Amino acid sequence: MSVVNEFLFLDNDFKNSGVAQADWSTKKMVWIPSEREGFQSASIKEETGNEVVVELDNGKKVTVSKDEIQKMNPPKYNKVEDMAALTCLNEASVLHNIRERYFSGLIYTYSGLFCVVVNPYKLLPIYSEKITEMYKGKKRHEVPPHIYAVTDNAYRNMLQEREDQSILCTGESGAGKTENTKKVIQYLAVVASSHKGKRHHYSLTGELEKQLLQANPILEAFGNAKTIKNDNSSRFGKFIQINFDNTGYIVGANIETYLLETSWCIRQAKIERSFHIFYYMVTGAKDKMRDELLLEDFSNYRFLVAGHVQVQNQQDDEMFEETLEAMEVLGFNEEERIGMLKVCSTVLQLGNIEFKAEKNQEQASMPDNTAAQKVCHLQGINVTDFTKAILTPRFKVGGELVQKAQTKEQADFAIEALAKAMYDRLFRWILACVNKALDKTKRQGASFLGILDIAGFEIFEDNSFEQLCINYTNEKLQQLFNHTMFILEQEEYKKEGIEWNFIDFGLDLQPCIELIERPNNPPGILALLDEECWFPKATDVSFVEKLTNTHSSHCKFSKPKNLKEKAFFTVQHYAGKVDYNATSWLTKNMDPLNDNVTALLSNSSSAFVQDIWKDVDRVVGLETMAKMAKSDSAAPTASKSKKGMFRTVGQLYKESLGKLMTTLHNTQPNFVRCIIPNHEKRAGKIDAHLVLEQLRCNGVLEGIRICRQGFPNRIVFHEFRQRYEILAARAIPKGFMDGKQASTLMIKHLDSDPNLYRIGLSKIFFRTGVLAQLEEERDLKLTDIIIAFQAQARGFL
Ligand code: AD9
Ligand code: MG
Repeated sequence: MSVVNEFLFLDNDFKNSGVAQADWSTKKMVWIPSEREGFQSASIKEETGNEVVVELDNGKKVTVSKDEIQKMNPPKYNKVEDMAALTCLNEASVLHNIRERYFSGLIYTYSGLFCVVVNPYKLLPIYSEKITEMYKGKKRHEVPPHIYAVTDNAYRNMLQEREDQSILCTGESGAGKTENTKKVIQYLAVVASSHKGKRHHYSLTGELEKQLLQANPILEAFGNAKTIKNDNSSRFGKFIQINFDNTGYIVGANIETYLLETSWCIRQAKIERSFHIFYYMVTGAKDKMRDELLLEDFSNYRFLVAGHVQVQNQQDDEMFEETLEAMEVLGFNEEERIGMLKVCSTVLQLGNIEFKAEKNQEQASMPDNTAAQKVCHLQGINVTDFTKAILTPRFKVGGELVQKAQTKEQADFAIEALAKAMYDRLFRWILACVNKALDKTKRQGASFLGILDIAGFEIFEDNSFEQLCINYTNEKLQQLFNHTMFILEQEEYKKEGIEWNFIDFGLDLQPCIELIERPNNPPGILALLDEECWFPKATDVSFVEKLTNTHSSHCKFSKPKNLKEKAFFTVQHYAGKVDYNATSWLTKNMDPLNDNVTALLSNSSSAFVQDIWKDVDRVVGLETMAKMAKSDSAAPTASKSKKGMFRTVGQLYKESLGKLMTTLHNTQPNFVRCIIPNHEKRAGKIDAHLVLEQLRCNGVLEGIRICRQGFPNRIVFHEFRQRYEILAARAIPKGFMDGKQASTLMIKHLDSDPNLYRIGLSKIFFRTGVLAQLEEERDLKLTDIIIAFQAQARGFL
């Protein structure tokens, strides 16, 4: 079936855009750097030594150094669907191609193993049922670039090769990771349930797909927030694994999440919001439910810093209804739904508890306990016990329980920590329930397709522990990419019988990864941080000192210059240098919860609350230690909890990332790189420098650098002959000749440097730029022929 769609297919006269063929060869077109547009086209007028005089489009002449010039591709490559085919592989050409396609409404483009997608910031008619049908069962090169093509190929590969698949979406905030992830699931929910054959194979047909689709609104309600960059920003990473049986039906799914940023519960900037669910609930819960949840007006909640911030084109009360419906689809009963909302209401209410400093600032008091009463009512605990647990908790010191009054600062800290921990536990509990629902068939899938939606490299003004974790993840993902590329290239060369030792650039990333994750000899950043957490007198500064002492000579480690702050250190990531500010890392690495409070909650009169807090043992010992380390010189030395179950946040993260990487290494990965075109959420506008920076960080340019080491352009013999025979017509005798033989004769005739090409079994391989040269020669030849023809024609007249 053919569907004509200007947002997928190139218009016929696309070659008129950009530089026309005649101009390209006669004017010697190149790219030179431009402040505003990243790169602009220019034509070479004069070359002297290292300098070149070029003429810009407006006629102005400028002199640039030779190094600044990047070659322009022949016009036949305009708006190519796969940039790996470009003969001049450079930043300027990649940017130009993506930009030209984007301006024509073509948001998806391949770059070798990558599928690059630029956020259109408007709804495009490219996700309809018709389009889904169009992509079903098609090979990648048979259809225009699309997330559906990536998904369909992964799905078919999974079925044919019996190899698990993964689709990895990364990009900066607002780039479109979550939107594309949703498209993958939507596509599979259609394709894998309408799979040919017995439609009603399971009694569950349809229901499971529905649940899979409805899991997302729940996760988004609880895990997404409006930020400056994105109105629907995911504050957690996720890996959705969809399991299929050997006929391709979905049999179940499982979702893993990473690092929910619970700090959004307690603090937001002016135009930002906390997690969506709070706004949905406060606007949407009516009458009896509102009373039961003890809800108040937005302005009463200190934790909703800016009150009821609205999200454009979104009605919070309608979203509340939708979230409740999604919960119902996933099988949450009435009691559970109310229980979940009560936790949300409690988190808000916790923010309203106020303490006063007494006795020379040494002790906190709670003059008004209305908010605390509400918290306790909602959570089924005793208010006197709760107040004591916050104001005068008991700690174990040398085997004895000692009561210790808390300062106002400590009490405030305890409340915030509780709010965050409560929300985190709720999120994990929800996830566990969702996973239980999605595993209903209890059938072992034959193979799976996993989709990763996780933040890309983050280099902010202020980079903290969260950035280290995310950048560490991206180092690993980039390593996976480089390694995959190495394996595939190696295979291709081998298959074509070409001698070429490709370099495994994955190894380049190893030193930085080790700097972060190495357990000992010497211990890396995470291990040293853990070590410091066990020292009663350790501070963030002493941690950085230890780090500096240990790694001063490490090639990826340094201390930032001109920074007075002692708690800073710098890591040279593959995407750039990042200055980390280690302030609060010791607390961030531990679960700073007061176990007096957690003990209360795990004995709540509400079964729901008990359930949420039931594995409270996990942090016992550590939290006490943390608390004491901060407040008491007589703190106990590090000791494991009875069950030895505690973990630091860093350790837990390293473990879950390790698990993810093992899973991914056993899959065939498909890489999707999402790009944000501008920071104004505007359709049709490309900020060139912003895009270039992302292409550098997300590995697209790295992929091209790797490609350039080998022979990136490949053409099958007959195509090569067809296009370039004009240049070597005399080399080939008349009559039939095998493609390989003809190509070999042609290339010999062209007198190419043998290092510039390789002849394989079915294709001829070229170094970058060689085809541009052949194109130029072909152009000149054609021009000669046309001129000769015209002269001849004139002669006839
Ligand atoms: V974050 O790291 O979670 O803050 P994401 O997930 O990368 O980020 P998201 O998918 O949420 O970004 O996209 C941001 C917004 O861009 C969406 O809410 C849409 O309004 C818009 N968007 C993204 N992709 C598309 C698309 N393919 N079509 C239309 C899109 N709009
Ligand atoms: Mg997202």
